[in-house]
Amino acid sequence: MRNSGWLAAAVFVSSVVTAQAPVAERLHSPGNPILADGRYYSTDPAPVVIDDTLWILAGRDEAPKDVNDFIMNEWQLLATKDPKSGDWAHYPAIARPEAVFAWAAPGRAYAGQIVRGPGGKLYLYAPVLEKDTDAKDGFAIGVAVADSPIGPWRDAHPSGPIISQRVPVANAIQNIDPTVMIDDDGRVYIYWGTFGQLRGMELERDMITPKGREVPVEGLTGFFEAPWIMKRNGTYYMLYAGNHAGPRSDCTPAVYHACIAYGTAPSPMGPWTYRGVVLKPVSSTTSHSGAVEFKGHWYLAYHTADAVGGGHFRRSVALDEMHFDDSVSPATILPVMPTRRPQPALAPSRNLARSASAAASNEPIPLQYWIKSLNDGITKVAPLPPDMWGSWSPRNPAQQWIEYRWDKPVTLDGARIWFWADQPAGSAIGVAPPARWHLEYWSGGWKPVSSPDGFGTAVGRFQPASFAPVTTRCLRAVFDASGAGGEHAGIAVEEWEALGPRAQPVLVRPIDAAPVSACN
Ligand code: FUB
Repeated sequence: MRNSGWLAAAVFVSSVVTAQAPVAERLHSPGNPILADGRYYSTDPAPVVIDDTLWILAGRDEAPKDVNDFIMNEWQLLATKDPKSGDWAHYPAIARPEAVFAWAAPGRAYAGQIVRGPGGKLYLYAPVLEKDTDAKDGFAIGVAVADSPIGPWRDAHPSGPIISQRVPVANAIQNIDPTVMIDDDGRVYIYWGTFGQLRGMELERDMITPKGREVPVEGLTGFFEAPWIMKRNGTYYMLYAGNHAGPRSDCTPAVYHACIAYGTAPSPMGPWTYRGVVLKPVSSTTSHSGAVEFKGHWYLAYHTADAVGGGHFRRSVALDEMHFDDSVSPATILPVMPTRRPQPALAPSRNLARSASAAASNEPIPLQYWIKSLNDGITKVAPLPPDMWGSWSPRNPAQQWIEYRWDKPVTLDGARIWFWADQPAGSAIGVAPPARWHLEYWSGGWKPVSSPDGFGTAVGRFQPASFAPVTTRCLRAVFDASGAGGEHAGIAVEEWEALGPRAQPVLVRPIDAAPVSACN
């Protein structure tokens, strides 16, 4: 009986589509991500409510595991009448750039949004690559129109995009990530941009024709990309992916990652005031959200790398409730607590690193790296800098260390370490395997482990090390950098395991837990 509500949905769909219409696969999702088995990745969610159904437009990541690129050929849809039921319809392929826009190239079906316009017509604002353009950056925003979210979508402006580096006026930004709002008075506004550049413009009520000037949007601290415009109780809210990074940032410690931040304004064109963070960084480097009110509840749709085989370029849509604090004016958005479907218990392991807090000799650590990667249990074929701890800087010292600290003493007799490098062994530049490394433990002072064995330095696989058992609260891996004289390479570690004598239940230290005090 779980899916009985879908009978009504199927009737709704069959009454508005043609014989070639995309077919829905019905599924029950016990939690985030909604599509989790790795058959379809789904990204850049844009929710829209149409009658009694919550639809989520999403792109589709198709990058192989070792490819760090946005391979996105088409858009897809998820739909539910009740997000809490976990019952969804999935339309895997509803439109492709080159099929909708004659002027568009295939691929790069980036973050679009469907908006319900006058007369109930649906408008798809879609960033795609222009086929024939002399623009330096070929991304452009097209508009398609349809009567149903599943299409068929047809170009509403067949002469070309409504926004590019050439139209309506020349600009030099990457024209992606559109978000559109129809205000209560019927006026229409579009915002778009990435790489720290956000533009806003009024459109005519036809939803297509640029009306006002392209205006840079200011005041949204750390804006990176993925704007989402909405209005609630007379206040305009702009959600966006922000990447102002640093050890004390309210947004993200690592610059490749983003938080979802937001600002408010008293009018569609500002002035905007930064208000804070809605969602902490997720497991994918990009973060992209859309928010909507549905049947009396607000929801935030976003994406993560949490599906089976997921990654930074294999992202999956998640949905959680979003709440406001109406005791202040304008109402603030309370931080969204990401939820996940039930996860299988971790198998018992000798690795005690998951319960440690990590520190390093090079703090503040360069913003491209993220020290939490050391003990997150993840190694990747093609990691990005925040998937590792690293020490590269324009001038690298001869020695660096990383350290695990536990709340209580642990007994250890081994370790495994996974190095990353972009330069060969012996190099004095870039990131290279260390010349050698050793382990020290705290016992009233730092002492080298006894009877050391192993300690290889090859990259891209675990290098085992064993030693006579020690009981300690702090363990250090000390690296002698490769190079000579005053010239040394940096060092990078994807994962470092600290092994006890026997397997035991794995305790994972929450990422936002306070750091454990140093051993001195
Ligand atoms: O999916 C491609 C790009 O990644 C989007 O345009 C950005 O917002 C980021 O999510």
